[in-house]
Amino acid sequence: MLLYHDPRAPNPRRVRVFLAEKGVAYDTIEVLIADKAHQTPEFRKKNPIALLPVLELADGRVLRESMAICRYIEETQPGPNLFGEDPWERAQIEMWNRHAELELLWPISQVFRNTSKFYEGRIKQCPDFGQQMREHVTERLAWLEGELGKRSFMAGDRYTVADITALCAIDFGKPSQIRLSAELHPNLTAWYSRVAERPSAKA
Ligand SMILES: N[C@@H](CCC(=O)N[C@@H](CS)C(=O)NCC(=O)O)C(=O)O
Repeated sequence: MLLYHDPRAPNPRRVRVFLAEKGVAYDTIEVLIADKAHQTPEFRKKNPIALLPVLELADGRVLRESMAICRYIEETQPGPNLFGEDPWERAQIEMWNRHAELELLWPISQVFRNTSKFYEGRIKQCPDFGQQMREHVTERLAWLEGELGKRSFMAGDRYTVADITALCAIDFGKPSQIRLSAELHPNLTAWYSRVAERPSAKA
């Protein structure tokens, strides 16, 4: 398997962490967003909408979308289970993974896209929208702080794909100065330590 990725981008990292948890071997090709390598005609043959990650199988078939890739890996390499063992757990993990995507990763990415120097001249930035998303994240972190007082991990009492999404989201807050605070977010800070100290977090 071949993963097209950018080492600094959060969605490819979700897949790398997932693969590390599964202990699956794979090769990588770096496609650097900073160099616009994802916008070349060659890369667009893999993904016409120029987004990372992309997974290419040994027979040349190509998969896009981080969660589609992770689900494929979950089915081809079932252990350790990261998407749920029974209908209720699968639904809980889906729910919390969607929360982590839609309430953390997406708005945090929008803060970066709309307020960073990196995207200046690359996209039409809307700083007001970036600011609105920053406030949204602040509010959602306060909500998740209460949730993480009830259990050890995002979706329950064990590590799942929802933790991978939330970890990659929080870490991608760094360039936009979105950080957990030990005073405001003691439960989230403890959760973060639990997930960040896993070897897979280095992926
Ligand atoms: N929903 C997609 C999102 C993919 C995505 O937005 N990838 C970002 C990197 S994290 C990207 O390729 N951005 C290219 C750009 O900003 O031009 C997934 O989960 O794979």
